[in-house]
Amino acid sequence: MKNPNTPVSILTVPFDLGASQRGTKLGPEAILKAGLVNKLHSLQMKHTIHEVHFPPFIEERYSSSPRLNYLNENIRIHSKLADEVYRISKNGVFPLILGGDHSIAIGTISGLRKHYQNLGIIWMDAHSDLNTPLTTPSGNIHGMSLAVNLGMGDPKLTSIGGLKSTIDPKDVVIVGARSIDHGERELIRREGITCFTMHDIDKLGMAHVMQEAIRISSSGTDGVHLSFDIDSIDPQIAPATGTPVPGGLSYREVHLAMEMLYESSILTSAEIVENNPLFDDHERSSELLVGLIGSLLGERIL
Ligand code: NNH
Ligand code: MN
Ligand code: MN
Ligand code: MN
Repeated sequence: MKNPNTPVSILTVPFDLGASQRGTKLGPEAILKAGLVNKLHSLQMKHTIHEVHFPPFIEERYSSSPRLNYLNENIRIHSKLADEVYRISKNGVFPLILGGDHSIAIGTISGLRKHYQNLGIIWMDAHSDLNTPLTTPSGNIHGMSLAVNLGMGDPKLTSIGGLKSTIDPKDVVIVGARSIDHGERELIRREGITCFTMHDIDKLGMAHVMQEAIRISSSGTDGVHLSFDIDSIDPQIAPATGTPVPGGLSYREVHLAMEMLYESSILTSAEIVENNPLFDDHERSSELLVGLIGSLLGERIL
């Protein structure tokens, strides 16, 4: 964050209808239970916690289509989240959003785009979430959320927040990818999105990759958002995911990323998504996430 005295507004979003696996709606509560509030106290950060609340869904009336699962439920949640994120950013408060599955990035980033003219994005994920209804292998909207923010996909999703502007693909950096679908690969090349795969991280080292991610996302932008999918981390140390992909970030690589983001002072918002306590081993993934949020907000080893 730009100024370490900035207050933090935590928004919990218990929503899991953007993915096939149920359970990420339990994610925010697990992170709170694992000690997030104590962490914020120890860092002496002013904070508030607020749940983005939705009327309960009636399962028999779920909207389903093979290409856009639960489209109406997604629209409802993301529109409300966009309003809340916009309000927080406008007030000079740092929004920290706890998901929920990664579809919520549609709401978060739509809200941020109302406040920032040119938003940069660092997308840490095993996947690139750049599918569209034409390329999706699953119909799951969490696999489309970055594409939607680039203006690609169903107009009912790309119009959330009521903005004409989209994110400039040149201001987007993906970090940690190791599972990219065919259509996503084409889109990355066509749009010129910077994507540091695990292969790049192995070769260049995490410090260099993060330096580049920070430089690219912050050049010519007036805000930078971190969208952090837990599955960017190796599933051996963060098992709480419904979509594990082997060969992910190590404990130190992911902490280093958070520490460097703090030192860079470029971040204006962050979201932590896809934590699924149903797949956790006791609370170890949620505890890891609390530690990572600590590093992101300024906790130092020495
Ligand atoms: N690419 C796949 C899809 O679109 C999987 C996406 N799953 C994720 N993304 N967890 O981060 O369905
Ligand atoms: Mn994701
Ligand atoms: Mn993912
Ligand atoms: Mn730029």
